[in-house]
Amino acid sequence: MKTTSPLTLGEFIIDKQADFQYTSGELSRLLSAIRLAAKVVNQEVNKAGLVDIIGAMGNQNVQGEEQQKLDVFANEVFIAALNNREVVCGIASEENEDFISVRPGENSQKSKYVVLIDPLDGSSNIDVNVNVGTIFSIYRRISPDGTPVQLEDFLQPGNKQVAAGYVVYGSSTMLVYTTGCGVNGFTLDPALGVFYLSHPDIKIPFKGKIYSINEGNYIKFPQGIKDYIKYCQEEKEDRPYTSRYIGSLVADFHRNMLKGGVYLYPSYSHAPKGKLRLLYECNPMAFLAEQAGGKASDGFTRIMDLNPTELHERTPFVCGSIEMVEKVEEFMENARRNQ
Ligand code: P6P
Repeated sequence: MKTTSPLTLGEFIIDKQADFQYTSGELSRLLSAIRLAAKVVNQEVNKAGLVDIIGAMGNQNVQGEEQQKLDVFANEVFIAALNNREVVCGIASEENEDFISVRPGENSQKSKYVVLIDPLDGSSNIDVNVNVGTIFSIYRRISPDGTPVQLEDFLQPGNKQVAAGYVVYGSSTMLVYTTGCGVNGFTLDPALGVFYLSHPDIKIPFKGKIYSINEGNYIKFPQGIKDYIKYCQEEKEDRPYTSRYIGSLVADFHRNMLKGGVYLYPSYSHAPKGKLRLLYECNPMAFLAEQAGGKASDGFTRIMDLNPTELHERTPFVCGSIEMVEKVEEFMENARRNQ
């Protein structure tokens, strides 16, 4: 019986290159750089419990959060992989206050892409062996090719994204991405160091049973969110809901993508814009969700239509199955009307 081995990520990237008009192969090389970095980070995440890489370095990142060694390591790996391949002209990272202009004056400045990245999301879970992830977002620069990259190249609305994806480092490590032609998932064979196409054309179910939110913040939530949570908890035939919250966006999002569900990180009294970052967490996840037939908003407005003004700005985030996101929006609108 003839068995064909599943497509590798490298083969898939090349095959799909044809989806892009006038492509120079630059995006393919960019995605390959991310693929390489993901493998290197996976190695360290998977042995984090074995070597003394756990624990804070005593530094704090721009978010004022305790910087875990793996955070720093992952950031350096992705930046190096993108730098060395001369595939981007600029990089913005959760771990860096300002954007990085990649080797100004050299070939990189001719590259037409910029990348925004959360190198290790959910890093507070590293010490307890819960899934963590990398999230990335890719845009075409808007400043003239060959000139130093500008802040405006990064402050673009999510609807201008060229590609987006995440890596979830867990029981198995997966890379899931879109270039605007659907969403595909690849599982790493650690023995061979190869990502194989394992989840072709992912579609998020129109409705689901899982809502993911940190209910510890319940009393601080806006009324519309409180009303939605109570709606889910009512003992009624049409309320099959259950709560699942891992505390790692990539892990919660990935489960909801495959099974259906809604992830919510709303604004609350201590965080009027919520906690998640628009540019390198919410926009890429929104692009993936929409490409998989889901939806993403801030409770009122489509995430990918928000116009960013700052590199590290936050936004309230509701993302997942269309029917569930729209139910949240309904409660938010009703609460706004009744204010
Ligand atoms: P909380 C991790 O720090 C993160 O950015 C997301 O990955 C995760 O969903 C969220 O924050 C958890 O935040 O406030 O519920 O602990």
